Amino acid sequence: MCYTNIDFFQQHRFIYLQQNPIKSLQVIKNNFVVYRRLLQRRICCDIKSSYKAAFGFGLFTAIVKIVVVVAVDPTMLKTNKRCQLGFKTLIDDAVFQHNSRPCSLADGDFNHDNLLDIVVINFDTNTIGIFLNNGNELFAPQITNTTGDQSSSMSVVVGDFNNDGYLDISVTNYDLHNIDIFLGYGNGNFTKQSSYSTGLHSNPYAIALNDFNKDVYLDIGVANSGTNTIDIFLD
Ligand SMILES: [Ca+2]
Ligand SMILES: [Ca+2]
Ligand SMILES: [Ca+2]
Repeated sequence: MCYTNIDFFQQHRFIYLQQNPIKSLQVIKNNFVVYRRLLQRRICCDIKSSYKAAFGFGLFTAIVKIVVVVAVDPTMLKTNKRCQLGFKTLIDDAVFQHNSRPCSLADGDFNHDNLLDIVVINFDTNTIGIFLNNGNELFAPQITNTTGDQSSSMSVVVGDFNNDGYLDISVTNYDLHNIDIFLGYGNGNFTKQSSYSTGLHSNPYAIALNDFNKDVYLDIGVANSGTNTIDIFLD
């Protein structure tokens, strides 16, 4: 608008001077004063326009930064969702075998359906129980594998010991002084166990997994409560 006003003013003054040459000097003087005022207004408008442009550029830059940050880290938009501690039982008591005295458990997707399943040690029945996840907050009745008579299994871990892509299971057998390894078929079933001695009167209790010698195969660490020792089984 400022530029339009000045252009209009200049055109008007040019016509006026052509029609009144005698008053040209006075007109030029008045013209100068008016033009200076208009020029001041123009400068003022330019400053306001600059502020608007700066504000617009700043707003645009801020929006771009937010978009970039969210694209790089979408968690920025996530709310601090907290667990409401509304836990409930998923495994039906009717499904679980009674009097089995479960004492330890671990999880893993044993049948490759992207649903976490559970393996439980049944102390009194000398078995491990595999509970496959049905995906509807319920688990199928357990599939059991024996750990041996009077094995008194204590602890269980899950890992792919032979690197075939199927999860395997290992347990400590307290009264048999050994550990068992069950290799997985990838469908929820497991081979008969292979046993490895932990020594006379060792009473193996706790068990852990890691690649202790960095050969990409999982190794097994066992705490022997009877002999106050630790065994490392390297694959
Ligand atoms: Ca599963
Ligand atoms: Ca395996
Ligand atoms: Ca290893």
